[in-house]
Amino acid sequence: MKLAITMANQATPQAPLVLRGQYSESIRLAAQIGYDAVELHVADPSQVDAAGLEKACAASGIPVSSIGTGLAFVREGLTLTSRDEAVRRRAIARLKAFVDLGSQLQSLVIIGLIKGQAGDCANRATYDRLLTEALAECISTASQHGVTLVLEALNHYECDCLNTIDECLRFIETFHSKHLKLHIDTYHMNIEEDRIGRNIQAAGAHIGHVHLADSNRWSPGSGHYDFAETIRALKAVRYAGVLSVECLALPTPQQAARSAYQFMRNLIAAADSI
Ligand code: LER
Ligand code: MN
Repeated sequence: MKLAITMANQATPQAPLVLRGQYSESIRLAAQIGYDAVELHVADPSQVDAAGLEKACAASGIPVSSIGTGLAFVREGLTLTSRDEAVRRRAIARLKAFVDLGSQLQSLVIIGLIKGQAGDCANRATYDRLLTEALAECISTASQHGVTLVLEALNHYECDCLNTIDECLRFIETFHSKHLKLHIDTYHMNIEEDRIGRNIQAAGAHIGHVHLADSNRWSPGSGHYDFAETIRALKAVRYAGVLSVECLALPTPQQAARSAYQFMRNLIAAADSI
């Protein structure tokens, strides 16, 4: 299984993003540690020098597997389901710009916090309708560009709906599109899922992306999350995507990146030897 690590040019100390600073330096460090890919987190893709990124990736021999869009919400309040139509239109336009970048870098595009909150809408039915309309439009752009979108199940402290694998799957299935898949995150699953291994197996081929952080959101191996169970379940469903480390950059970004890599590589090797 392939391992990726998150990177952003800037992030607050509380953000669960690991490598910070110049992309070229983060990509070089990720490859040097042994990572197979990087995951880019940015608020606005128009601020990204895509050609420079491609050059840095080619020099280090690793791709950008995935692009996180949550900073567009955190920094600019953009959501696909805002009660303000102008904000919704800007969020949809932004997501299409992310799809463009994803097409250029051949990366999948994450829909996490940018999906917004049901509490921001008049009721849950309105939220579902707005999210469905926005996603249908973005899936159409994604399919023209050959890009996959992944909808992330977030815990209920961060988002008031679409928290579990089951709820997200039922929503995803309404689109009947191979360009929209499920994105699971060990940190959120630890809070929301009743049986993690069983639920991953139930999601099977719908899983398009995986985030890794321990129960305390430190790097894998720092808490009590059962990563061996998750790896076994992902192997059982023949998951072929990447596992991307999205955890707090503690005690330092370098230490988090290195210890996550060692811990996960050992676990994957142990699972492969069975
Ligand atoms: C984003 O991938 C995520 O997991 C959220 O919790 C935002 O921090
Ligand atoms: Mn995540």
